[in-house]
Amino acid sequence: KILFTGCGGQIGSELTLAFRKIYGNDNVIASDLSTKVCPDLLNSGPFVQLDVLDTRLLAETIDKYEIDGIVHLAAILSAVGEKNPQLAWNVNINGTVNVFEVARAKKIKQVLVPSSIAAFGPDTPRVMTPQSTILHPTTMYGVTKVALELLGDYYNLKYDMDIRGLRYPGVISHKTQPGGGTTDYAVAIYFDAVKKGAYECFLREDTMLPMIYMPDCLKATIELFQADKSRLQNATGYNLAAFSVTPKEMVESIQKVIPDFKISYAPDYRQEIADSWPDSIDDKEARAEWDWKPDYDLDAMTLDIIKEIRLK
Ligand code: VAH
Repeated sequence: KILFTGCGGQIGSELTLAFRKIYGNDNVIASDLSTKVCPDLLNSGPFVQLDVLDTRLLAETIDKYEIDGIVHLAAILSAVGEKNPQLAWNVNINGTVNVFEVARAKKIKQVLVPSSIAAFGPDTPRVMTPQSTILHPTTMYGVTKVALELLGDYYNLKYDMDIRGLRYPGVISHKTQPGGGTTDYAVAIYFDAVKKGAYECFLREDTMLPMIYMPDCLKATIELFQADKSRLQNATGYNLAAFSVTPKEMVESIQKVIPDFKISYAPDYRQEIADSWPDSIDDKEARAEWDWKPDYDLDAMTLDIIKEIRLK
């Protein structure tokens, strides 16, 4: 049985359902700090209101549902984290330490915990950033991601656990709004293009960032979760990306479908965060060790996401 934390978030709300399709509804326990998660999550299987800082309830939940795998998605993202760095440290670090410790105590081997391209910083090589490289992030969110990669490696080495993670790029989806990241513009731009015909972007038009469409994000996560452990050399922080894009290129892709879509730019504090991240990612280790390959490029995503938003 697999416990999900942070099931109400952008990735959690879709990944939990994807795991329920594979492992069965009652074998995937969804949890979140808030009860305001999408209805089909609440209606399709067990749900627990759980704060990952509440170690007692975390342990009780694991005993009650006989959990033997954890997908730990509860986290404070980059933009919110820069507004409240101490909260980001507390939730991202202490929440994950609780998950690792309770998993160790209860002999839960497999834990999936996301890292991010935010683990990279201004002195990381920006183009085709390699798997092994300089990790000096300048956001608290990024600091927590580097710490958690190292902590996961330590628990794997010291306690023979099976902690795995992906350095997610910006994730673009249409089902659940993202929760306070710097790449959130890449979701809002599609909703506003369909609903308003215009969007004001909080990043400069030439800000190149690595991105992935949600179906590819789900595929990669499931592939890593199911991968043969003996093949994994980079367990806790696999580089992953599908394509790199600037807001300008995104606008051009949207205008192929919505010709009179209007864009304006008003960079805010998130520009500095985005400028500290790479332009593009080399994910050759993911491709070699667990056969990763993306299905969606920018235009394929644009066609699909606009079709889906128009259906809402
Ligand atoms: C964020 N969407 O913006 C997340 C992600 C690489 C970006 O970590 O914080």
